[in-house]
Amino acid sequence: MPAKSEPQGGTLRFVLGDQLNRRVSSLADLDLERDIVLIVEVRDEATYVRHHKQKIAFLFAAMRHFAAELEAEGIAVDYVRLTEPGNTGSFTAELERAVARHAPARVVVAEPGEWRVWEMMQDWRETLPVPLEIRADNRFLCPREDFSHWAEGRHHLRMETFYRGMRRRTGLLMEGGEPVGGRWNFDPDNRKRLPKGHKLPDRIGFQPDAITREAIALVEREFAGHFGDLATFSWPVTRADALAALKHFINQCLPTFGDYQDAMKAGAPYLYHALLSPLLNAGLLTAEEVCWAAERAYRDGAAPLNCVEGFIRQILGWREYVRGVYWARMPEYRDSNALRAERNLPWFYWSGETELNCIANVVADTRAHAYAHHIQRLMVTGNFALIAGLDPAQVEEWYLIVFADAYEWVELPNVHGMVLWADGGVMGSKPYAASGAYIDRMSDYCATCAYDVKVKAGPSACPFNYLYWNFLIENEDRLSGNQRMAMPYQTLRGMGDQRRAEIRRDAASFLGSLRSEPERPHQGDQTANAT
Ligand code: FAD
Ligand code: DLZ
Ligand code: SF4
Repeated sequence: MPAKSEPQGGTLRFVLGDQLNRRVSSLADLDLERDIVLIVEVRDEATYVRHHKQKIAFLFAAMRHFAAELEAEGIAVDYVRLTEPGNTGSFTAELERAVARHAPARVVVAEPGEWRVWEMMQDWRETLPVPLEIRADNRFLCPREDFSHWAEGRHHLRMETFYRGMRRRTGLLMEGGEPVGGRWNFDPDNRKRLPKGHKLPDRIGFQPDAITREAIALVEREFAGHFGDLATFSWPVTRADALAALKHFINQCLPTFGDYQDAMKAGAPYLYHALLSPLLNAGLLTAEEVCWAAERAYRDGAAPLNCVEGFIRQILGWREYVRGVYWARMPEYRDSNALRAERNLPWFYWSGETELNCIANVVADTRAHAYAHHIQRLMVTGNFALIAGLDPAQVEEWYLIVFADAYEWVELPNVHGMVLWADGGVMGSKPYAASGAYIDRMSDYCATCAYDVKVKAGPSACPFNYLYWNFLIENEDRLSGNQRMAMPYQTLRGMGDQRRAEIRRDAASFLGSLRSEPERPHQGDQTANAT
């Protein structure tokens, strides 16, 4: 799409690739006669970490469709393609080039999702020859300042307190100032294991159209060495398809969402999960409309309260909360390493080649779909990273690379805070460490694993079992005074020296065998040099 010539003196509205919403604040008060919308595909954004191929293809396809939708409305769009001659590859230089092209009276943008882009924007105020207006990102239900105000003076930022405030603020699932059903939280009803032979709903996939196929081919050509498959791409990339995906979820999955929210099953990565996070995070859907659609299903009697509350809690609670934590605590937030974890990320996080069947399954799902559901992220790859003492920076980079929904504002608090407890308890009152028994209870992975989840010591034992106790031993000074860890530490204290030595020996032997580089080069996969 070539740059258009237009009357000078209008506003240049710069829309980033994760702000693809017609109602985003940077497009409010748009003047059809004079304004230009700028959208740019830039190499820096695709490579500051080497994102999963599906994430790049998804965003490029969604950006191109969004531009076409704006143009269909009669809006002038200056869309810079990745391989266009002269594309400098960075937000800053592309914005400067566009300002030179169009000589606007001012530039308007919405707040970005990531600190590094926020820093760029502060520089633009100084370097652009025209005024820059940075508007609040109105796609969230809790403005950044409101969260920061709430967080001021608190060391511990507890999700539950924040969430109740958000229920009151929005009126979602509220009646006369009280929570509908008399309870704020239905989590205890939402921990069922998937019964054998349970029939899961069919999920709708979205066949790539010509624009999306072109984006996929571009990514295959330009980012061939990145992690991930493209053949399985079936994400919705337009507003209309995003709404169809939401409708499908509400009708087919929400009524059972809560029951099996924590379950895992080999070969079934989606279960009853929404698959809406890439769409929400890129702007194709808003948190507000998704929450109200779920509430409507409850009011209409189409979905039970435990499922609807469980779902709304994820978005109105967790999603808004992690974004708030990110902006309230950055940039220092990412620097802490409360448990002094330093081990390198094992190579099997990329290759999936490991006898740990749970990890092999989650990595395979992730490679194929740029997706794993919450409990897979938290209790399999996350729990392993925690109890094996993996370096937070390396783990964070992995999570930022491999998922289609990954942006630092949401990835970092989830990994640094919720999973690794590297923030020393800002987010969670205790680390989510677990042995193999949890994975066995919630999944079918253990049934076909080379290790035995019931065995606690020796070569056939499930490594999660001794790594769990080893984690407690290694962090005894830091964690044993935590009230919420009192039970496991009491059990640990009841173990004799011999048992402790056995745990230390098994853990050292297993951890010593981990490799952070491939044993043989992977053809066509340069992920080893990725970072
Ligand atoms: P569902 O399970 O159906 O949940 C519905 C929605 O709730 C999601 O679409 C999402 O928008 C929201 N949500 C649920 N849990 C969270 C949470 N903890 N934080 C923020 N939003 C939440 N989510 C991302 O969007 N991007 C990430 O980079 C990301 N990284 C994560 C890393 C780790 C280690 C963990 C434990 C969680 C991470 N999450 C992330 C949160 C969550 O796992 C995903 O949002 C969810 O799996 C997306 O799939 P879904 O749409 O099917 O979600
Ligand atoms: C993730 C991403 C990628 C891969 N490519 C682009 C791009 O070419 N142009 C763009 O505007 N945005 C892209 N993005 C999303 C940005 O990285 C995102 O807007 C920032 O991380 C700020 O949240
Ligand atoms: Fe994972 Fe252990 Fe179960 Fe194997 S036995 S699948 S390693 S939890």
